[in-house]
Amino acid sequence: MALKIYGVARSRAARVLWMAKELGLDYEHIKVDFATGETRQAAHLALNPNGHIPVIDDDGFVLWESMAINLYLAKKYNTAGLYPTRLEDEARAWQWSFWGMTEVERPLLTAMMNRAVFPEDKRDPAAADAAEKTLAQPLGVLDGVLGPTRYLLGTQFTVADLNVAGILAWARPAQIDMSAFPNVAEWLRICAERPAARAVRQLQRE
Ligand SMILES: N[C@@H](CCC(=O)N[C@@H](CS)C(=O)NCC(=O)O)C(=O)O
Repeated sequence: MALKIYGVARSRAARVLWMAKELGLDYEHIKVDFATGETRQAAHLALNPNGHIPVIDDDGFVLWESMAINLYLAKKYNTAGLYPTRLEDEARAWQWSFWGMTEVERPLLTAMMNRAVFPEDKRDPAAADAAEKTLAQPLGVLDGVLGPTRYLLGTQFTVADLNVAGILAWARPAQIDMSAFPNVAEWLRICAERPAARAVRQLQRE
């Protein structure tokens, strides 16, 4: 098989698996797990010296960083208009992907870890609450953009939506109150209902 995806579905590899399924790609899923220390072993470090998942090997081309992987896959295998054709829209897909990683991911992860992942006695509710407060600003921005338009680049679901929704998939376990951001809540619901997104949640349960 030409494409290999490294990383268990209950990690940031979920975003890449979602993209592969949206594109209808045939791929080999190599379930390297962060919880077992596999990500820090020599074989994995040879693929990604950061010791992280996801990583892809696309017929010998190795790439890491979930957003970069998805932009690459969407552009290379573009089906169903997932990758924008206009240069300006392509730039906006990069904009939203960088924005998700720099403005949203860190506080969202802090909230999720302290509300759902760490053992109960190791959770810091104050840190989770502070992180949720930090998120109000970028979520407000997203809500404003999604008011007049159904998807981030217009009327069609694209890699921009997948990348940002792939990050915001943590909002549920992080117990983020979305009542002040109804457009985000509705958009996230629509994105999460896509068959490819559902298929990834099934992988996470296996
Ligand atoms: N910015 C990277 C972050 C990758 C990352 O931190 N992945 C975690 C799993 S969600 C990981 O591999 N942790 C294992 C480790 O650091 O050993 C991306 O988006 O791909």
